[in-house]
Amino acid sequence: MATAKTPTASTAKKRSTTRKRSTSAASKTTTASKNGTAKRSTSSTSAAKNGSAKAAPAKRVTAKKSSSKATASKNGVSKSRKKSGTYSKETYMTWYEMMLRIRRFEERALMHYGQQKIRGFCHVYIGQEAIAAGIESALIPGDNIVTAYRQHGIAIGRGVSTKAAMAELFGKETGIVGGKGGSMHFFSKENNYFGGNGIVGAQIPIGTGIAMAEQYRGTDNLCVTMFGDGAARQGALYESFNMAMTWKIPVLYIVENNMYAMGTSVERTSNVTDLYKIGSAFEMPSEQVDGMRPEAVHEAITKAAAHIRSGKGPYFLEIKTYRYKGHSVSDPATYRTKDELNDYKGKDPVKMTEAKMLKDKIATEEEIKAIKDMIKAEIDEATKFAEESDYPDGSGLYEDNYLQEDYPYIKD
Ligand SMILES: Cc1ncc(C[n+]2csc(CCOP(=O)(O)OP(=O)(O)O)c2C)c(N)n1
Ligand SMILES: [Mg+2]
Repeated sequence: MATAKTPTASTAKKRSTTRKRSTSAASKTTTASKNGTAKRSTSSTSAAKNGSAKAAPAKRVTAKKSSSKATASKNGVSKSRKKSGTYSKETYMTWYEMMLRIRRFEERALMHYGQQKIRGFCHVYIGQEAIAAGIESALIPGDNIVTAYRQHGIAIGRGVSTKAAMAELFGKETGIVGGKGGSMHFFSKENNYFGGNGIVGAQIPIGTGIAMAEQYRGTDNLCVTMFGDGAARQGALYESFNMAMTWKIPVLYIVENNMYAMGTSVERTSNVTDLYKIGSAFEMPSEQVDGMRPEAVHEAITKAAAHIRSGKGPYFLEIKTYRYKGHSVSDPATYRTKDELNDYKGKDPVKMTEAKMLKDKIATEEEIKAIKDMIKAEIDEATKFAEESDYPDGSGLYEDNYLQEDYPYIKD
């Protein structure tokens, strides 16, 4: 067995401080897109064209501002980016398209679950789409993401095609993991997407480890490690936070605080309800973010990523959000009031972004309609693809479980 080299605090610190200083995440992304190295195509039809439904459909959102007045501050965060309403048309169009793609995908998934075409668990991301959009526009191509089981939207944001995602929900062999994972367990190496984890909080040490690997290799990449409010009290979080701060690991922790863990509110399980404050026990920079606006998410991630890439170690964001549906498809969500739900629907990220784009003349009615039509056609196509694909024949049952092909525990 290979012996893992564990960095000591001092070697890790040395590595992290000698790590190349990065320019702002957004400007790096622009360069990467410009030279074509990191460009992801926008629609899944291009994925179909190149013969692979798993190919990346989503373009890396390049958050460009509409005005060139902005000056980059010391840590690479553009000052004017802190004000919303200063992003380019392209950025808004990409945010809107991504959020609408996730919304329509999830609505269709719920429909097919009702028809029993999708079985098992199914946790949808409706209401939380601005988080996926704001994260993607702020990261650079090599960055990684790992999250919990409410993950279809994050995976699609990463670049998993809606075809491969829908086929996975249907349990078909063309699914992103061959139909063996289902709703909770997407995974896509080509998109630096590490799932999809069903055990509450399990991904927190995993994400810390992925980030530690990046530090060990001396790259400029970080790992966004996401979890729900229900995971914020898991012991694994405290151990990971401590290790990450001690070794200055390049990890961005995000708690998506949608106020409930299944049917249990944060108030019932925690004395401290502003979850970002957990970071203070480790002196980890921590902030609370409005998760209903892609602008706010983008700005927070950009700032946090610049801090991490400068070698200063982890950052923690509590992103306040809301899920419109129950915990999973089988939860009628009777533990919360209609008023509470309607209050959040009044801040709906898809509708509010659309309204802003029209009001500020960022896009015309026709352009918005064109995106809606394109997404509808894409989701129709994804459904057809999932329906028409075959179920796995069982021959690959033991594949993809262990790296070692002749893993000793596998018996006839
Ligand atoms: C270790 C562990 N304990 C309990 C469960 C059962 N369980 C599944 S989801 C969940 C609630 C998690 O809520 P939260 O982290 O807030 O995520 P959300 O569903 O709101 O996105 C629980 C307790 C589990 N999967 N793993
Ligand atoms: Mg929750």
